[in-house]
Amino acid sequence: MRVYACIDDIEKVARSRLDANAENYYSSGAVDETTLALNRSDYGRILLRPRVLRNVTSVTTSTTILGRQVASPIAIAPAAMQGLAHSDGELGTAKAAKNTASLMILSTYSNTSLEDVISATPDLPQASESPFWLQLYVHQDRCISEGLLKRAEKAGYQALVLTVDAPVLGRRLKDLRNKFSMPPHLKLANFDASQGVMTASERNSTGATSGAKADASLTWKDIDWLRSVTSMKIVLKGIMTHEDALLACQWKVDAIIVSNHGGRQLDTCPSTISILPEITAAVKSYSHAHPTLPVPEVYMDGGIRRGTDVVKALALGARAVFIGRPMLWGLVVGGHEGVEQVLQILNDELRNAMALVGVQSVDEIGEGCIIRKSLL
Ligand code: FMN
Repeated sequence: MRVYACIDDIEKVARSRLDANAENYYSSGAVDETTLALNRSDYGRILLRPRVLRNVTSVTTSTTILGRQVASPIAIAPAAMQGLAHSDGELGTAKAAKNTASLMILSTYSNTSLEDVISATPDLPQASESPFWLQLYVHQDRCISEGLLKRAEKAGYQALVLTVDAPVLGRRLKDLRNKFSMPPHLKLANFDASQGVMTASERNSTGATSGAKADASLTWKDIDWLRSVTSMKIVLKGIMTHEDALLACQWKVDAIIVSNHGGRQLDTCPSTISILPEITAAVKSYSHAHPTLPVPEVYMDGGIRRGTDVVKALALGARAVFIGRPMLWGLVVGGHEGVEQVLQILNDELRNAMALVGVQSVDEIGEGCIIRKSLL
């Protein structure tokens, strides 16, 4: 496939290839798209400090995420309906994850079933090697979600990622104007029709993955319910305040993802990179106050398009970053090879930025690598 220089070049081609329905669904944010824009522009308010003469002949990006050794701190965020991007859909993304030894979170609302995604990688030595986590939207009928979690655990998923920022669906005006609907040749493959995840009218009038069947009554206590249903590790996706970060510590979840859903939920909330320091400080303070207790690992997503963005997120305390739209653009331009190229570009850029900042390993990336202008 064609070789691209950067993620923006891939995005341009991908967006020109999609019809308006899919292009708007993938690219848009909620309401005025203020948060969507901030997710990107706020990286420009953090500058990098190049340290010199530090022998950077061998720079390595390898790290661990929830105890699993990975080649890079860059991982794949959950995104619904990847069949809109490419006929391979999530199978393409899964193949790319496997070929690059990257971690992938599969969306509840995938067009490929969670079992089929795992069987796309049959040569993994054992289930514990699986690089897959399952993202969960809790259904109003809890039995449906319990069934999904049992299937995921059996298939070899290592963690469940509870998305907590979408009790109701953000108002994405482009989707509303387009009357976005999932094309009839696609299905939400983790469910059967009788489970009524999305009715025909919801598909056609309120935007994809309508929150209509999502359980908006969820509270912190439901973490105990999840623990009673599954022994998979629990990750909360969508933490954006220090108060909720502390609650996540108290509820002993394994990890949190600082995320505003790529600007698709609450518009005018801050960018993730601007709020990350508040979250990592809260988790650190909890850890100091409770030195014997484990604390959640902190990851982030939102607007990562450059290797330098990754350095900034790691400098502010994230252990890993997830990419949403860049993975989708890669899928559009080249199926699994496109996603692999996206990961390759970001990892090349990350290694390049690390060498120029003067660090050899991701553990060395810290506050000393950046200059922070006031972000809020
Ligand atoms: N997050 C979820 O937790 N579950 C989803 O099913 C889901 N679907 C998404 C679909 C699209 C088209 C996009 C763009 C994002 C979706 N997200 C979903 C949010 C992503 O997981 C992630 O938080 C976001 O895309 C990160 O921002 P970025 O696109 O700037 O990288």
